[in-house]
Amino acid sequence: MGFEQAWLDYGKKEGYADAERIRYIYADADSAVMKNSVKELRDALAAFTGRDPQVNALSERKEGTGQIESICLVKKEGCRAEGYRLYEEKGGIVVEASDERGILYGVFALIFRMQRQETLAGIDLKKEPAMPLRMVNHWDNMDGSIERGYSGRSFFFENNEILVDERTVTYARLMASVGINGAVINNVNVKDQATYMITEKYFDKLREMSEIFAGYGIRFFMSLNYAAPVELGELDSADPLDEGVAAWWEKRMKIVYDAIPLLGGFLIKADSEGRPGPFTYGRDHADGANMLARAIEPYGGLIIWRCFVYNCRQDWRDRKTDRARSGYDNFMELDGRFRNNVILQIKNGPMDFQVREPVHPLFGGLTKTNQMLEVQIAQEYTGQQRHICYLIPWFKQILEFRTYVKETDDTVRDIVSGKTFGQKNCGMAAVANTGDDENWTGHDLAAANLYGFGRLCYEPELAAQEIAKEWIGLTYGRDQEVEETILFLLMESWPAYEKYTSPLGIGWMVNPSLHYGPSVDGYEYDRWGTYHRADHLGIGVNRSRNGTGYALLYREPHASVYDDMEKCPDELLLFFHHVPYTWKLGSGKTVIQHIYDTHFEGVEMVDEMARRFEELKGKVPEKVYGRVTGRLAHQKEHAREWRDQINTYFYRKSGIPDEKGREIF
Ligand code: GCV
Repeated sequence: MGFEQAWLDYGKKEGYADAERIRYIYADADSAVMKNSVKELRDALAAFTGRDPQVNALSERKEGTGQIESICLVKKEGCRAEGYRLYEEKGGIVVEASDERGILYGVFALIFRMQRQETLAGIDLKKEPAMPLRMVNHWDNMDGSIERGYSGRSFFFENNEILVDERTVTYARLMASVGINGAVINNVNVKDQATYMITEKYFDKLREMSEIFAGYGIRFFMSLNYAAPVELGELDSADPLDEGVAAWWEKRMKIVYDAIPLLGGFLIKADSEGRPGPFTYGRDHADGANMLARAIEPYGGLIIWRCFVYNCRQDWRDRKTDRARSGYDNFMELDGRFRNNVILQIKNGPMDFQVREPVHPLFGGLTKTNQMLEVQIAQEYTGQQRHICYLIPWFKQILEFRTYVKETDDTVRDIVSGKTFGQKNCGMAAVANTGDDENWTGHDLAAANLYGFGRLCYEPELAAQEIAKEWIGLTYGRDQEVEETILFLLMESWPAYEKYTSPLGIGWMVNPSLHYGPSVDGYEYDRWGTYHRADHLGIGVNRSRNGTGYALLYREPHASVYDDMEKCPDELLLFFHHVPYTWKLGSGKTVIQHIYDTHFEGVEMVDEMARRFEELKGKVPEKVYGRVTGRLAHQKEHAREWRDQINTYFYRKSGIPDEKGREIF
């Protein structure tokens, strides 16, 4: 067993009477989603019991004998869109929802209970998704490579062709099982052949894929090249205010939607890191997004426009320009100008998926614009799926951040759930961590981030620990020791990673372009706007009112807290301030001693994680044990490399020895 279906690898459940008693499924399989719901249930029951249940129409439903013998799928008003109820009635379990997606999600919720061998008697629950859009973004290229992909090659593309096969179906099942309802299949950096995805050349396969996705309630999206009319050789401009350009897009969208009617819309990276956009023509992002939004409005399509826009040609000597400000500075003044089918997709922080960043100030800034939160489970800067880094605790903190945009219902979670401003076009997207590796995510434990992300969008009130336990139970079964150990590893992993890598919110310090492994000055004299500004006296970027002023982009009380080095939370101190190495943190330690202590602690945490995992020999599948121990051995060694480089660098810069006299080079 190598987890070829990740957490959907069901096995026989000897002696699990609740599943064994179920002999009938009653449902009207009158659509693709309903057919798939029935199939999922039937296949799961067959796997659990070794026996096929009988499937009948709902009209044939009989009163049971008192014991649970059947499962009924009933469409009935009562739950909000995509929500479901599970309850026991007349000797059966009822999965009830007002729409098909709700039925499908209810079916998976029920299967998952059986997979964990929980008792079904007396079940009675109602679940409704918090976020309307729960999306994954794949950065897959048409040549089969994946930008920032750490689990093999793409399973959507190979040699500039589109792949539709069994894995497409398993993928859709996996996503649906955790409530994902949208997927963008190609990289936001749309170049070369990918520009042609909106042409006839690829329509057949794309339609086929969109239909498979739809059968699992997933809306199919693509990334779009803003300069397509020019790059396809049809126009010499992509000026959004040029009527000829708008007309080109209207015509093209009609052709695209005629061929792929299930297309949900497009994700767009414009004027960022070399990608084209409206700036070329002296226009702004509202002009660009609205032009495209108008063109796809007749088909109910969405334009998801990314706010990751900054000057990537900065002079490192320049201390005024601040990359952290750029998203806010570019988009805040456009608030209220976007059409209703435009959503701004905002990265969780103002920089780029670091292990720690403040929450992006556009959350709480924007009040009249649809918003989506973008996170990254691909772990580009958090260990690239070679280190364990369970990110759900971090995402929870981001979601629970109060923006103070209103007196109540003002957290990031409220905003992206549509609670704050009553929006429907909002939600959360994750840059995906999947590839064609047997276990989907390279590191076996990285699947917890994929599972966890979906669960978090649907039920953000769940604790990170609860989500982890669910995933462990589904993947590894009911062994108590296995659960405790893997839970320990997952819950330690993000804090450990933060400790042994870049300190106190400063971020980066990684090898340029690869973004893996320590290189303290890797980006210090470069053009990317990512500096630590360390000298012999101190470290950190002054983003206070007498620095770049970034701290003041937040609403009160955040602005005053971040602006003041005495009040700024320790974990973000160096993001907001340049301080001496001898600066006393809230914890009572000096900055330099904190750096030394956390780096030694981080390594000890990884050692303990690896030691605990070794105890699972024989308790988890051998293949998995081998893969995970191999990666943990690398993580141990690599954490030491981080520790020693960071400690040595700052010891040499500051000349201040470690109070505890540990080995620093
Ligand atoms: C897809 C970072 C990554 C890039 C990525 C970019 C983005 O800069 O390193 O690989 O490009 O973010 O989010 O657009």
